Amino acid sequence: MKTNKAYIKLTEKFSADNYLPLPVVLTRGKGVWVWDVEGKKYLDMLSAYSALNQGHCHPRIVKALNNQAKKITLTSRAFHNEQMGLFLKKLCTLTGYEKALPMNSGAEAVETAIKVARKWGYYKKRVKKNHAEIIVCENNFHGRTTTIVGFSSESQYKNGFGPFAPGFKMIPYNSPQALKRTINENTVGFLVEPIQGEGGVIIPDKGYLKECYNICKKNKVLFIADEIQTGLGRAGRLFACEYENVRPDITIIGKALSGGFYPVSAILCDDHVMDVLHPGDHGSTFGGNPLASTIGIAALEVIVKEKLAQRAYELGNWFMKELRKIKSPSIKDVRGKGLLIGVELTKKARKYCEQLMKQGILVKETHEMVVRFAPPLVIQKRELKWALTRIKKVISS
Ligand code: IF1
Repeated sequence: MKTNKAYIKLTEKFSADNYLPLPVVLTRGKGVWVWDVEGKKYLDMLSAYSALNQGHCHPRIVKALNNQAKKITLTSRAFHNEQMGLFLKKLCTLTGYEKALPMNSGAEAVETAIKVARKWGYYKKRVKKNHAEIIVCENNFHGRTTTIVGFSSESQYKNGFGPFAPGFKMIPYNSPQALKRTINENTVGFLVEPIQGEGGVIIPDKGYLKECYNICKKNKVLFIADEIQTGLGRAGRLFACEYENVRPDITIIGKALSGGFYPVSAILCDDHVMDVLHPGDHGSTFGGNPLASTIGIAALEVIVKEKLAQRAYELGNWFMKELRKIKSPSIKDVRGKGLLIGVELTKKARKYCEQLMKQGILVKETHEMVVRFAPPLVIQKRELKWALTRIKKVISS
């Protein structure tokens, strides 16, 4: 069994039919490059939706993982482990928050933020029991749990999965007025992506986040930023909210927090928010385990030492400028921040992704008409140039 086809056939026999991957079976990755089972090499321009900001198999993280895996991997939170404190200290020092709560998947961290915001609402804002409301945005993507898909505006994410949890109100993205109108005495939080990733790399107007933050402050509402995709360097800053000098009451991170090794997520906030949680209120078997913690420490070290945010900023600006130079009737828009870039096409993007794959570039469409370019942040300019030649060829053909 050696061909991509054979592995795909095997997988399809036993796997649920909940994805439609490009027909390539990857077996190895190093930095920005990956290889399929037939030995063909590709440039990874998806980076597992930003989980691989540090690139595939970063040696520093491999080393941390190997060392820790030999020592102890899991203690559960019933006991302390020596790595978690070190990890959380590193995380808080780097981000300027007083507290961090580690979880695993991004969706779990979003759920954690929802729980903390609600409890904060009942205990600190004195919202009437079971009346807490969280405001979310149209076109959002925050994960796949039943609570989270319940406040999605995408029918496919919800259809067949109800009934859903109450307590969420939806407003248009990019409208501070709508936020102002919708806030009432029961509102405990406003949950927002600084850039909507899955939504098609949608960048709100300048000042939007700041204005929403100020509205939240005025009304005693927690401003909760989902930086799972945009954070940790991807958008050209450590957090995308930094572009507007917004420091959210709760910041949610995941993906690149482990550099793609392992699901590691967290919420960040100050003590006056986190202190609503008491022993037994929340938890997770794997959250904060020593293996995850050492991986997290190494992943953060790489982000800082290799100046990934700055690289994303500079290379992203350059790459976007080059993409805008491509003259083609198929391109409707090129937008992005840092190395989170969307190219909106006039035709369905899937065919382009398939063509790019043939040229040795792996990308994935989002929202049918948008190709998202989000390579590992360790990418070199010459590698982006290599990609540009092929992108030009595919888009012009
Ligand atoms: C899939 C999308 C991206 C996220 C934001 C929370 C989560 C995500 C802003 C949940 C996750 C992932 C999920 C993954 C594909 C990917 C994705 F296309 F589906 F929407 F990135 F754009 N908040 N996004 O982007 O984190 O629980 O998955 O760790 O296939 O569902 P998770």
